[in-house]
Amino acid sequence: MLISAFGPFGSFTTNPSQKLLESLLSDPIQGIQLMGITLPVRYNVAPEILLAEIRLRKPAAVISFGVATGSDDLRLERIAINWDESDVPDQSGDTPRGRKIDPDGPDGLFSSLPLQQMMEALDGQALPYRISNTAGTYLCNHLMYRTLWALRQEGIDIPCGFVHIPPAEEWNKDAGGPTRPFAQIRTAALRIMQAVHGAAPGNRS
Ligand code: PCA
Repeated sequence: MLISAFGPFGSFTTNPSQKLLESLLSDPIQGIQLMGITLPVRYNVAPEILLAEIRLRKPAAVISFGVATGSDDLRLERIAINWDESDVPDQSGDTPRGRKIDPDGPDGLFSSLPLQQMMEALDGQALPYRISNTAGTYLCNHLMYRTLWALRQEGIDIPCGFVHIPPAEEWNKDAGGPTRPFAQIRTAALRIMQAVHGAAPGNRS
């Protein structure tokens, strides 16, 4: 299983998704062969790096994590849309005011993660969760769209999608908005990974 996280951007000098990935990698999960990559918050670079990893390492599933500004729950993203638009520049200064990600691509692409099993795995946990029908129009949506679209075009049939985590109490108090204890985020991520692993064809890695 390949997990991606994002590095810093905007008011997030520490991205909790990066901390999450570091923590997951430092403590192996029984039965799951874990690979991880932290991506720069750059439109033109992040999807290319993730796709290169997928082609090279052939994971059984891909889960991308990023932080959702102003959120106090976990969001299982259902759909990525073919649109970039944000006032917040990426790390190279790119600030699209509205553009298609791929002029020839579909308007939207559904997550291929097992959302139902992921929800069941999260039931009763301290961290509330919900299905989200928009991942925004910034890097997280961009990454989800470009990855799902490339996998479809290349015939790589693996579960793949995006999960937004809330800002973490330990590092993101200054980012403004609500935060959650990191331990809650980590436990929820582990349960998601187990659900995805259980549903992945062949349970390979
Ligand atoms: N969150 C941003 C981009 C990187 C991240 O962690 C987003 O929600 O688009």
